[in-house]
Amino acid sequence: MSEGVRCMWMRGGTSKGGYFLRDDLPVEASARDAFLLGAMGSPDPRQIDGMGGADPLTSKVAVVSKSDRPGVDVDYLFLQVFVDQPIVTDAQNCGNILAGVAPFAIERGLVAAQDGETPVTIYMENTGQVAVARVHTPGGAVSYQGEARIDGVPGASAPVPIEFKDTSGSSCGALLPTGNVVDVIDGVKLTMIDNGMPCVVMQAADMGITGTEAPEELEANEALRGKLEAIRLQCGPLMNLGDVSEKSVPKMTMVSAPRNGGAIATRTFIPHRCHKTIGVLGAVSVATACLLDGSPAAELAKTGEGAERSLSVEHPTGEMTVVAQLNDTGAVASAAILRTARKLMDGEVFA
Ligand code: NQM
Repeated sequence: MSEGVRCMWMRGGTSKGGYFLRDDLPVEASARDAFLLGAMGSPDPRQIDGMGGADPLTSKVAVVSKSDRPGVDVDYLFLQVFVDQPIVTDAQNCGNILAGVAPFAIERGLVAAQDGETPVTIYMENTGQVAVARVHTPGGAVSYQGEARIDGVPGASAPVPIEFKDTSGSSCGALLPTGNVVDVIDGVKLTMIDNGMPCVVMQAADMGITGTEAPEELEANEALRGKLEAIRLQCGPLMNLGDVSEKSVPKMTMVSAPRNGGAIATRTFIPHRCHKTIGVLGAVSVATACLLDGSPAAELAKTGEGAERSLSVEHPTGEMTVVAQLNDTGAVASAAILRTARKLMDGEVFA
C-alpha cells in the first residue's frame, strides 16, 4: 500500500470523484496514473478494492493548482479513470466535476472567499479554455447548503452557476471538425460537433430506438452498442481525435423529439455506458447542434427565438437547461448552466 495522499472526495453535479492539489500527487504522469488506478480500485468492474463507484461517473479525478495565467484563479486538469481497464485519460474534460473545483479551491486556500458569493475563474487544462463558477460563501466560508436542485441528484444544495466562453472546437479544433453540419456514417445521418465536448449527435429513430428507453435497457441492447461503437471508431479520426478505441470521446448522443416541454430528448453513451443524465459540456454541444440549421438534431428540436436561448435538454432522469447566448451570426458565443456540489470526505487516500 502507498503512503496516504491528501484528497477531498466530492460530488460535482451528477458525478463524483477525488479532488487533489497538484502538489500532493506524483509529478511523473505514469506514477500519478498508477496511484490513481490503485486509489480507485481499477481495473475491476466492481472497483471493490478502491474508492471508485463501479461507474465511469464515479471514477473521476480533478487535479487543481493555483494559476499563473493572467485573470485566472486556478488550473484544473480532469482525469477519467476507466473502471475495467488500466487507463487514465486526460483526453476529455468534465463539466460536472468542474462544479466542485471552485469550492475545493477555496477550501484549500487557493482562492480567498468573499462574503456572500465568490467567483472563481478556472482554466480547464484538458481543452485550454476558461469557465467562471460562482460559489456560495456566506461570511467568507464555503457553504454547500441551499435550495438549488438539479435532476439526477436528490435533495437541494447551494447553487454553483457556471459560465463557459469560447468552448467551440475544444478538443477537435473546430465546432464542426469535418466542416459539415451533416455527415453519413454507416448509413446514419449525424453531426460531429465539439462545443466543449466532442459529441456525435444522431436521431434515435435512425438507431432503431425511440429515445425514451431506460439506460439499462439500452446498455443491454448489444446490437445498438455494436452499431454505436462502429460509428464512433470511424468518427474519431474524422473529428481530429485519432484512434479513439482507448479514449472516452466522442460521446454518442441519440436525440428524439422532446417529451416534457424541453428542447430535445437525449440518450447518451459516454461512450460505452449509457449516461443516467447527460454531461455538462455534452449538453452544451448537443444544444448547439440543435441550433444548426439542417442538422439531425435541429429537425426535432424546439429552440425558441432571440439572442438568448434557454434550451432544456431532456435526459433519462430529468433535464439540464443550457442558457446559450448567440452572436450576430446566430452562433453560440457563451453558455451557462446550473450545477451544485458537495464535500463528502476530506482526508487521505491510499493506493
Ligand atoms: O460533458 C460524463 C459527466 C460527464 C462529463 C461523460 C461532463 C461534461 O456527466 O462536461 O460533465 O460524458 O463522461 O460528468
